[in-house]
This record gives sequence, structure tokens and C-alpha cells, in this order.
Amino acid sequence: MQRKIWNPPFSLSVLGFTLLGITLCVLVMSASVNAQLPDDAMEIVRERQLTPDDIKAALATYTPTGRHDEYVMFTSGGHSGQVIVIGMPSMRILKVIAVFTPDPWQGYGYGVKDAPLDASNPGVTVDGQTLTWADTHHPALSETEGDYDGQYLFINDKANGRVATIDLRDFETKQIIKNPVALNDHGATMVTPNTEYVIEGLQYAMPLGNEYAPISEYKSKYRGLMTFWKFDRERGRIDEDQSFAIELPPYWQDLADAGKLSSDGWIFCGSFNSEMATGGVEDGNPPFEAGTAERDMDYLHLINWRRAEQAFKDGKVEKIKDFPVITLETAVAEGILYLTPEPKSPHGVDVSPSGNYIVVSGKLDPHVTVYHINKIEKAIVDKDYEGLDDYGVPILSFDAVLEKQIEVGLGPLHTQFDNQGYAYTSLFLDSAVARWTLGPDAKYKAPERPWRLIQQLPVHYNIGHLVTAEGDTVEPDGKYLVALNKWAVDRFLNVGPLLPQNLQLVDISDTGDNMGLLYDLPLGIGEPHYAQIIKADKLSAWEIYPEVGWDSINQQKHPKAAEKGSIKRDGNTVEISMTAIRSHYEPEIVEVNKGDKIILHLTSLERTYDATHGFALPAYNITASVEAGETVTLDFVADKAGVFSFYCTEFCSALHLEMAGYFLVKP
Ligand code: K7E
Ligand code: CUA
Repeated sequence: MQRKIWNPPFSLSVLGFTLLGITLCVLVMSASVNAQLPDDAMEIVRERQLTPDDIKAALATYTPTGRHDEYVMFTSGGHSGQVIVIGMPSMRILKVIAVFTPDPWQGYGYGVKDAPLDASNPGVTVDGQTLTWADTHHPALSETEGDYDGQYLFINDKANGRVATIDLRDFETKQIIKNPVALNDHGATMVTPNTEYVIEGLQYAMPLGNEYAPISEYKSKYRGLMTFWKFDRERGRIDEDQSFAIELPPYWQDLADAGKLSSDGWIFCGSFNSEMATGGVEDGNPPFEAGTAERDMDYLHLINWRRAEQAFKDGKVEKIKDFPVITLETAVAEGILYLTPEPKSPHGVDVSPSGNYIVVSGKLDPHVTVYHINKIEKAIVDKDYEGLDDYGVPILSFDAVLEKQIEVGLGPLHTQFDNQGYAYTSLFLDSAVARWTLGPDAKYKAPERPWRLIQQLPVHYNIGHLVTAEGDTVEPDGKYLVALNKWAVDRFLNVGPLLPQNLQLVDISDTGDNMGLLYDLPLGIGEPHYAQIIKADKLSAWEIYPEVGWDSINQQKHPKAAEKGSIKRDGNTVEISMTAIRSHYEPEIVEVNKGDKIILHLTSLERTYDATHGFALPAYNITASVEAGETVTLDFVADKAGVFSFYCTEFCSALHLEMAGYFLVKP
């Protein structure tokens, strides 16, 4: 698995470098730079032992200072609980968005009132326990007519069954909600084509509503769940009051995808424990890994979300923990839920850009299995069932809905698409990306050789998800693919036994078997699972907040914003309006009594791009960030007597160190 460095013997080496020189000239000329490759550049090539492919990759990704990237990738931060924003093709990290985990730099989770991580938020303090981390898996960009619109990003917390909303006007988290019925999730988040709903699927079946039931009552008491969170675009919030869930059999529902165009209205969701294994290796039972893999087939779930929405609106729901849930019985009676077999321990399910093909990967099957939406819909109309499952759910006959099975390699997990009629499947066991051709599809010119494996590109190593540019939309861009590899092994310098993930940028612009590696990005902050790549010009984030006194949590003028400093006392409550501008706060001296309740509104008067101030109050565990124009409110009790020097944490000006004050608390 060692990367071969191109290091030929001397005579060959001369020839090699001549060839290399020619390659470089061609490359340089194609960039319409009218220059010979300078000697010192050749010197670098020799010294660093670069191959022609290395040089091509370097030229394809190197981004000179001030030049901006063409694409932006949002990748989950895994158990860091954050989202990482990466420019492409440079693969430079632009930002880490704090989502479920406190972040001092962004002043997120350290005292700002009403921020999503405020302990009073029921999405954060659950049953008295404040959660300070998450296992983020699947980011989803908001869509309009099936295409990314650049407005919002959603991401789930697998560990605790939560969903967060990020506003892409300022790249800040606005909302965290806890699913009241489900403990965990996984097949989430993803959106319906107009972001009507953000979908969240439960992973490990449980007694719904977090009740207790012994494992011996698994079949009768444990259930799966899919939740439909209604998105209110105007407010930029998930509207919990318009949301509902569907009860599912306890099959460990896994990845899901929303139908689009021809399959709009459907949700497809895989599952991997149709055996309903209950583990117990300590009692001599097969462990879950064996118990869940006994049958040759599991069930792909087909959920008609428009019918589900209608049933919810008609009140055909039961309340669990006050949350409306469509029961399994209703789901069957209303034609909301169907199953169809899918091969052994499936993982990913992905809908092609036209909506016609639904691609499923069985982790223990070297094939991808492709279904056609027309066949699925026909089988439903014809009631072409091979039976009912234990819960009365119709199982569509596999032969009736199957379009094709293509052998792509070992351990297929996830599939993405481009604009040339290719599909790309990650091969975990083979450590490779498989490129294969889709069948005839109205959307693209029919491939000359449909349903063929075209290339397996080795990646390093143990790839999980892969993502192509706008690959989840009705209009993928092709061009780039990123392999999100779980293991890095020998790719980087040794940093101890806990290694970074390796995100590898792949060039997929060429047709045929010409995919090539361009860049390795080590990410040493949790395990990214999935990502979304959007054309950078679809994003239009603010440079500064729209006006001075902006409440970025609610995206409106802050009711307590003030452009002058003031201190007002009312009994034991001290309300302070503080301003910040280079390089002072006003007021600078605040004197209160021990036990006073402090409400501090901090407003940045700045109107300059990138003029950020911070506010650190030691011993009180408070740190805030105020970007140009922003007002934040800090709310705390002055329960420690003493002299506390507060100061600005951003090096905002030459006299930044002078941007300080005293918070005096009289005993
Ligand atoms: Cu395959 Cu959580 Cu999307 Cu990870 S899941 S790889
Ligand atoms: Cu404001 Cu440093």
C-alpha cells in the first residue's frame, strides 16, 4: 500500500525529467501562461521527487493567495459535534461551525442567552442532563426544486436523536431540537426536494418515547421511527408543531434518501436487522454482528410522505410524549409504508438525479442493487406482493421492482452521481471508489455501455461516504469527488495511535477510467461521515450584520441594542448596555454587589468587514464573540466577589490589549 515515489536510475531519470518538462510545459501552456518552466521550479520537482501526476495534482489544487475556491464542502465533524467548512479544490479549512459542542472562539455555549446551546434549550438539557457533544453524521443543504439553494444546512446527532439548523447567511447554528420519541437517529438528515421536511430516521429500535421494556419484549415493544420535521423557511426554523413521525417495525432503519423528480413524494430507507436479533453474546447468543446478518435479505422501506402528511393533517395519529405519531397500522392502512427485499446488511440508499433509480449497497454483497421507481409504483398498484411482514406491512416482490444488479467490488456503502451518467460507489473493504455507468436515463445522454463497472480507484483507506459536487441534487456538477476515508495509516506523519481521517479529493472530470487523486486532507477532529459540496457562487453570506444592534440568533434587530453604554439597577437586577468598537468598551468599569443578577447586552458598533471583538470574563466561564454589528446578551449571577478584568479576545487593533475593563463585585 506504499505510495511509489518516482525514482528511476540516473539515465532514465534524465529521460523522465525531460518528459516531465514537456508535461509541465503543456500544463503551463494550457493555463495560458506564456512561460518556460523556470529552472528553480525544475529544481523543486527534482528535490521533492514529484511525478508528472503529482505536478498535475498540485497545479489543479494550488490556489494562490487571494484567489477563491470554486466549491465549498460542508462535512460533518463526527463526534466533535461540529461542521467543517472546506474550500475546494484547495481543500483549505475555512471554518469550523460550532453546532452541538461549545466553542470558545465563536462564543458558543459560554453564556450567550438564547443561543442554541443555552442550557435552558430543551434540545440541549434533556431530562436534566446538559449535552455538550454530539455524533454528527449527515449534513443536508436546503433545496429548492431538488437543487441546492445555499440558504440552510441541517445536521443530525446520531447519539442523542437531535437535529440542528444552520443559517448560511452567517454560518451560525440557530436551532437544536431533540426528538421527543427517539433516543438516537442515523438516516438523517436529508431534505425533501423543496425542503418541506427535514427527515430524521431512528437507528436502534427502542420502546418509543424512551419507555422501559425488557429486551425479551423486543418484537412487541421495540419500534423503529421516521420523523418528518416541518421546515419554516421564513423563520429559518424547524416548526415542531407541524412535525410528525411514523412508527416502523424494529428493523434498525439505516440510511435514507428522498425521491426527486420522477420519485418525488417517496422516502427510501434501508434497514439491517430484519432478523430482529437481540444480541446477548454474554449469554451465548450470537452477537449483533452475526445475528443481524443471518438472512440473505433485509428490507428497503418505501414511505409515501405526501400520504403521511395527509394522514397527519387528518388527525390519524397517536401522541407519544405529546408528539404525533402515525402508527404502523395506520401507515399500512393508508398506503404510506411498503417494504421490498434488499441484499444482506444494506447501508447506503441513494436516488439518481432523475429520480428514476434507487441504488442500494449491501455491505456484505459485492453488488449494488438498483430499483426503478416506475416498477415500484406499478408493483404497488398491482399489489404485486411476496407477502406481509410480521407487522402486516406489504413486501413488494423483489423481481417486480429490481432494475439491475452490478458487481462493483467489496464492501459497497454509499453512491453518488455526476452529470455524465456515472455513479460512484464507495468500497469499504476494497478501499476504492467504483465508477460505473447508470442505465438509460432521460436526464443524460445514454451511456454507451450501461450498467458497467468502469474503474476502481484505490483510496487510502477504508472509505466510508463519498460525495460529488452537488451530487445529491437533480443537477450534479461532476468535476470533483471527495472520498471520506476512515483510516489514514501511513499517509501522514505519525501523531500517535489516534489518527486523523483522510479526505481525498478526486478528479472525476474526465470520462472513462481516468479518475485520479488530487489531494489528501487530514482531519484530526472527530470522524466526518458525510458531506455536501455546493458551488461557491450559490452561497451569499453576509460580510457584516445588516445593521448595528443585530440579534444573530433570531436574525432581526435586537430589542435591547443600544449605541451608548449604560448601567441601570432595578432592585437586585443590573442591566448593562455595553458597546464595543476599536479599541474600547463602554462602560469600562462596572461595579455590582455579590448576588446581583446581571443582564449584559453587548453591541458591536463596527461596520468594517472582519472587525470582530470578543468579551472574556474570567472565573465566570463567559466568552462571547461580537461580529460587526452584532448584539449578544449575557445573563448570569454575580456570585463571586472580587475584581475581574474583562478583555477583548480578538486581536482587533494595535491597541487591542487596551480593550479591557474591570468588573468589580463587592462582597
Ligand atoms: Cu455510512 Cu453514519 Cu452515513 Cu458513516 S454512515 S460511513
Ligand atoms: Cu477588540 Cu481586541
